[in-house]
Amino acid sequence: MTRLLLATRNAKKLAELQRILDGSLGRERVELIGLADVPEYQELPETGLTFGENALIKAREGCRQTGLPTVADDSGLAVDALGGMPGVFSARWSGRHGDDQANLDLVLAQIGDVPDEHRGAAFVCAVALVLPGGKEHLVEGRQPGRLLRAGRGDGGFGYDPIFLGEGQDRTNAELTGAEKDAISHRGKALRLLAKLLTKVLPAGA
Ligand code: ITT
Repeated sequence: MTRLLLATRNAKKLAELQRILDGSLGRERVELIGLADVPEYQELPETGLTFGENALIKAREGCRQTGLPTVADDSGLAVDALGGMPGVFSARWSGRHGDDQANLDLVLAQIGDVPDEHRGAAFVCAVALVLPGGKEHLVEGRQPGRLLRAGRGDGGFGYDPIFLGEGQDRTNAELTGAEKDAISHRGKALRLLAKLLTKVLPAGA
């Protein structure tokens, strides 16, 4: 069985990837562990200007520190009218890391005058896989949509209440977890990763 490190302390992300891997690889192929399961190391700052660069920074460091094949992700919201921002700054757009309400309020205020036809946006998720031999892989998932003028729903997190996915009549915060996973940037990227793992992880290891 191959041990695979997901370079995160977020238990929800671990569980989500485990669910997707179980469905495509089978639980006996991969033992998924998180940063809480390996000796602690100083994590590097996310200095990249793209989601892919940040995912690679985290995955390379995890692999270097542990010697394990390592997966890492970075995600955020890219707003057309803001030239793709908040982008990699999504978690700290208002200046306070992880203050979801302040981040969402600031984006709404910034595009307050933008008419409906120009309120396009997309959630983006990059997932990097770095192998001990030095091989690197990057996959990306996107959920296109547009931003409403006020939030709706209390599911999800972050910018979900103001995001209406393409073809949807409910915001991401009004979807169940499973409904969101089926169409979300992260769900898409993790399913691509699962497919990639079936090819690059040693068979029967
Ligand atoms: P880590 O500890 O794993 O870094 P994080 O909260 O910083 O967790 P991400 O890097 O994955 O999360 O996401 C960055 C931000 O992008 C996140 O704080 C949200 O504001 C936004 N975001 C990402 N995915 C989202 C989603 O599915 N729904 C709503 N907002 C999302």
